[in-house]
Amino acid sequence: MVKSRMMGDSTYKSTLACFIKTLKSEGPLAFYKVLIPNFGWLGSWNVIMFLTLEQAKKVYLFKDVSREILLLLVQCGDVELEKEIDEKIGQFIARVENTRARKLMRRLASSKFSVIPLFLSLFTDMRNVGRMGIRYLHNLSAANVPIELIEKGQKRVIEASLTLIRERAKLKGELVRAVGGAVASSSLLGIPLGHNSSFLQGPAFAPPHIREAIWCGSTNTSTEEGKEIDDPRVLTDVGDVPVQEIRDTGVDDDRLMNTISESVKLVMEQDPLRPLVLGGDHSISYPVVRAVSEKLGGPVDILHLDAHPDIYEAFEGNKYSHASSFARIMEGGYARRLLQVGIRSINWEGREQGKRFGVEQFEMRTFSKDRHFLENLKLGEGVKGVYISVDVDCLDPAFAPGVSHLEPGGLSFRDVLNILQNLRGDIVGADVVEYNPQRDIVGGMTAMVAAKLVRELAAKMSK
Ligand SMILES: [Mn+2]
Repeated sequence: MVKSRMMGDSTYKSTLACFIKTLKSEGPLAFYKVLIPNFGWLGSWNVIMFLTLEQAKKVYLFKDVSREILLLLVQCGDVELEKEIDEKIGQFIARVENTRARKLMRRLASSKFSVIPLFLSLFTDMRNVGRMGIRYLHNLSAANVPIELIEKGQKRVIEASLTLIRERAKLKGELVRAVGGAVASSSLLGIPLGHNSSFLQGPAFAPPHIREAIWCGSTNTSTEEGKEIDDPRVLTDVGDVPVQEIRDTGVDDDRLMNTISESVKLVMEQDPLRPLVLGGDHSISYPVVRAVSEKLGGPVDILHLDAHPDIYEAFEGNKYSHASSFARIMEGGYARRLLQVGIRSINWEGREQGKRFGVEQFEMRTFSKDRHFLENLKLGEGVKGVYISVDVDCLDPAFAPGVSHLEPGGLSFRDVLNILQNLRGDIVGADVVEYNPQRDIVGGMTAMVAAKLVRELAAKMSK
């Protein structure tokens, strides 16, 4: 009865054209309201459409992450389902904090039509509402297919994904052990996940770009202190967790996060490999740190470089948001100390949550005073080691424009290297997150920045 589809960038244009044609040929259009001012390649439209449920028969879901455009169309015709949707809309409205969206939703809810909004974004205020709607629709469409059928398929896909990580990690572990002499060795694990971002989803495409830049022939394989990244005792690679493929089977974020954690543990099982994770948005740090801490059997100290504290209790109703990962980490007890460095976009909640969890927040406005301390850190003693999480936006946009959240007044690249290179501690895991290739307009410049962070982290971790 209900059908949902997701479209990638390449098929988007033709699918939408076909879709509009179908609607026209299917008789009277059920649109309550249609606004078509600005929309990407069609010549910049903003579109909001509303459809009465009486005339609705199917669900179509289109998504173009590269342009942050969401299109959501529900057709149904089932009275029970309509009721359920009305109820969900009610709950939905309650959660929407955006005034403009709330006003609009209220007006709709009080109208005589039972309506589901269709959002084509670029219309910033509606984007979050569209996302929530899409999440709901995912659940809704899944509910109409035999549950066993879906679950069996999901299990097979997750198992296959884990098998590939397991076998690659095993091979790389064997290789490093055969070469001999390594106590700790970094191994790349890509997590191409972008849907928990509150703004742009480009970080989902980051890992291959970072890898390309790591091995770019424009520079040699030596790290600054003289380790060679083509030495497997310094750096190996176990590939990516196939995040989009797993999500495509309808797996929810609880299971996706568990799969990420399991993947990290598979890397750690292969002594002396240690996970060096390529994000992805910052939501991935939660399942990664959780895995590291669980596998090692205790909390770690975390050095977190970021413009943002990412410690909201939940953001836009999403507990897995990239703005909430450190709230999950702290409440889970996976970290003893959390040092946040580079902070310059923080509100009252960020500070309150910081106090609540005993976070050591080092804001940019006092960096010149804190510099000496931060460039001489000693962490991880008495716990299981140190985890380093680098959000590329810790850097000033002058150094790294290819990020979703451009926040002036940040660290220089050398500031970051000084902090990392002088850090004393046993690095048990690390991530580099939030590089957004879709914002990297200066010839892959930020990819090189992310890659150098990875290279220097690899040098730091391996011994
Ligand atoms: Mn950030």
